[in-house]
Amino acid sequence: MTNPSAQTFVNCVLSSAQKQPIRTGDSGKGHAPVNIALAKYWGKRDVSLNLPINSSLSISLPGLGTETTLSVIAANQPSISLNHQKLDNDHPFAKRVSDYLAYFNPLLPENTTFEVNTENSVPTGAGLASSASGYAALVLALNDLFQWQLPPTQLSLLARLGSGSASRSLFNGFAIWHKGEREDGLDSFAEPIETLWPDLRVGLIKVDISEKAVGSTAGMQRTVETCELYQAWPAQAEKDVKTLQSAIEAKDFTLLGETAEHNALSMHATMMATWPPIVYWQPNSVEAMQTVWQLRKQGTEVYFTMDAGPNLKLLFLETQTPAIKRAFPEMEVIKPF
Ligand code: 2P0
Repeated sequence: MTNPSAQTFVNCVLSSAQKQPIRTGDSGKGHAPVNIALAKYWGKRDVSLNLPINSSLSISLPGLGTETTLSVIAANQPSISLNHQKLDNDHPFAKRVSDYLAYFNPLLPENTTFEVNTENSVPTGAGLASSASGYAALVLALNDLFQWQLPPTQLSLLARLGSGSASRSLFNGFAIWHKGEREDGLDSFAEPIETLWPDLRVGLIKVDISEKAVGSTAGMQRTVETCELYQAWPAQAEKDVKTLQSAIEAKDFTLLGETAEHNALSMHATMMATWPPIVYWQPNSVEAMQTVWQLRKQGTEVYFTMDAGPNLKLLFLETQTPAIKRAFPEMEVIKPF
């Protein structure tokens, strides 16, 4: 079901797009990385346009992400395949993608629809941000298929409508998603922070990669509606984005790590103070946090962040890799730059 304000939003963004004729058999491709927020997005001010209450700041993880091919086929129902498996039309993933693509149906020739083939190199729905890389890759595939030649910030607007965090997955390295002020959502997009930090590392600690019990969209709504502590969140989130920007500019790793860990724990505090409560942590998540704090006490500088799931993402500098690997032998190490 398309939403009228979201359709208007899409039409506005596409008003600056190039227009090319399209035919059955045409196809486009997109690839996008996952991103990890160091200052988190938690809470929507407009659900139908996916507008956030607060700005956020992320780092993309190259090598982990989504690759999507989009084709125009002669059929009346979209065909959605995930990791080489064709999904039923009423599968929640297929439904969400079809609903999103419906905003672009008016651009297709009559009696045609989309065929989507998408491959994730991260587990779907496990708090490793597969919806972020997913909708960013889908928008890049749309841009390729229709030859819109839209700039990345405009693509970021379209990706945001699919999934908020996808706005940040159009970019490598650090990205900032400005919450925006406008009701029409046209100023709520992400842009890259043009800087490199070659010795920065992200470690993935996979505690549990099964589907999470409470999805982010529902979890955010419940937090906004029932959590008294949430009142304090938007101001802290904005402050943390600014502090992280300064830390990145100054290459101040301690400031980056402390701000990111504090931000993540503050977000989880609002989740726990929601009713019914939302607790993504598992015993092994807490054990891993305690190992991180123990490492810091012993002089190994490492911080963690966590999203809507039980897994930890560690932040550290290259020189600390051996000590951290000894504490977490299973950890996957990612080099973001
Ligand atoms: C983030 N998360 O900033 C935060 C931290 C989870 C915790 O963005 O409803 O999948 O599609 O806009 O983007 C996950 O939420 O939610 C998320 P929707 P999304 O990365």
